[in-house]
Amino acid sequence: MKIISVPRVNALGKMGPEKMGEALRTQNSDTLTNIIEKQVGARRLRTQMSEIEVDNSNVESSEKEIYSGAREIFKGKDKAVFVGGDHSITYPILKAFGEVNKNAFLIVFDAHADCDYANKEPTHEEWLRAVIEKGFVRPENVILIGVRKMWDVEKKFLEENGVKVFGDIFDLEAVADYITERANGKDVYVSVDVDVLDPAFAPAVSYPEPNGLLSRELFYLLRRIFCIKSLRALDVVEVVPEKDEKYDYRTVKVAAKIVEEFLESK
Ligand SMILES: [Mn+2]
Repeated sequence: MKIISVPRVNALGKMGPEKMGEALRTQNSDTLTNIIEKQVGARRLRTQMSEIEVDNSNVESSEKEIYSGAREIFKGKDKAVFVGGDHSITYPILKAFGEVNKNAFLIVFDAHADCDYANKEPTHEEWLRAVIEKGFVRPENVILIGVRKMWDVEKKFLEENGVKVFGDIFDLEAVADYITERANGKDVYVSVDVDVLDPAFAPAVSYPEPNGLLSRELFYLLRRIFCIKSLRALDVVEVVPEKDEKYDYRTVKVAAKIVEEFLESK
């Protein structure tokens, strides 16, 4: 099991999520240590986390660094968890994942569709479109959960490509059954943008959207997904620790718990 911090941001100048790995690793306040180690029990986030070093002033080189770092890890066949960073990190990671795993299956939790027209080095707003257009993952092997803000161009793209989208979820168990059935036997990658949660549970994000998943709902779905035998990797992105201090690090805590549950999965 590998734990890797990827402190990259490609969000048109919007910084903040690059501090998450450092917050988990150094835990430079008693409050943070208390939360991560005593409350969540996630001690290994400090002791076992490595880092892919990136230069956030250079989107091209940072993308390459992440791609080659991730490729090494996937070739080793270890399960891996990547701590963002913003959602742009998922693009180079999935490029590597799709090359190593020919039957990749992607499950994304996000309030947003992240399918705007793609830049050459995709940002946090269009990485998913680029992943599908480049064929890193086949569109029928992508499931998007918790989306509640979508531009028309994104809706059209997802429909045309036949990507399964769950916006409002009324029957949690049925959704979990659907996902596990579809994903079973494929090489599963899970990407969690913490803004999928309602801002009550994850307030410290760049673009909070009302009416999100309850923390209990997210953890139910994740626990079901984490039971899939062919689960390979997870990323957790878009936490802004500096914004979280006034919320007693509620967002950091929920993200650390997601990572810890993945690490516990067999
Ligand atoms: Mn996102």
